Amino acid sequence: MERVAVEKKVLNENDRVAAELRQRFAEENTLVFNFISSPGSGKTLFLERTLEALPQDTRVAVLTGDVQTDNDARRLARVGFPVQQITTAGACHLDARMINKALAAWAGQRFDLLLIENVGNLVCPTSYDLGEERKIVLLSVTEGEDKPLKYPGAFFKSKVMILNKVDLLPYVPFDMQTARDNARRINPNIEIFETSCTSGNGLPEWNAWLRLQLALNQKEVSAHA
Ligand SMILES: Nc1nc2c(ncn2[C@@H]2O[C@H](COP(=O)(O)OP(=O)(O)O)[C@@H](O)[C@H]2O)c(=O)[nH]1
Ligand SMILES: [Mg+2]
Repeated sequence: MERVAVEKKVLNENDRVAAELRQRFAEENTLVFNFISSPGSGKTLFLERTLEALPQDTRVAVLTGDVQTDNDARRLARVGFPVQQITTAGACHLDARMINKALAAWAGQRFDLLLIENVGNLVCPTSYDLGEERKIVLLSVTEGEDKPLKYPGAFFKSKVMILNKVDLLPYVPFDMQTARDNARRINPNIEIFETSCTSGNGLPEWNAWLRLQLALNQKEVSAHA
């Protein structure tokens, strides 16, 4: 089979498993976010800060993907919620099967929120549906404001963009308005948060938004009950 045909088959199979996951997340009322960015934009630290701000009784779990090492899982586990590392052994993205397999280790547990840190990369993770409710793309101010134009897929498919490391703005030539405009050229409805995981700027707004999404997700269930 030629390469394109093989790729198509793999993606079809991924979509099938992702659809099963989405169905299961809907039945179990689990809100699922899939975080995508280049390596080093701050996904893990952003998730650490997010977990720290959640009420201790929130049923939240985290899956974190990397090509190698369980460093991120160890960082995230310190906050005290269940965390699993998915090591892809070379693959540049997580796929739906990997999520399914990891979730089997938590069989019988139900979560209100599942946060997935994808492998650091703005290209491959974009093509693989994980059954998430939304993709969230992080862009840090050290990466350049043109990245939405260079990697449109990641920004087109994400409903939220986190502009991270705003504490570094005094030291890097990065124009926030241009970055916002570029993201909105690709995806006019993208919601944007500006954050610093070191100073904490912008995190209260993000945390409030997240709590609202969780409350809305609970409400949907009671409306259907
Ligand atoms: N100055 C600054 N550094 C940050 C911020 N967020 C993350 N970092 C640092 O950026 C580096 C990469 O962060 P990490 O969370 O590992 O990124 P990941 O590869 O996307 O998971 C680490 O040294 C973090 O401490 C931020 O908002 N401001
Ligand atoms: Mg990480």
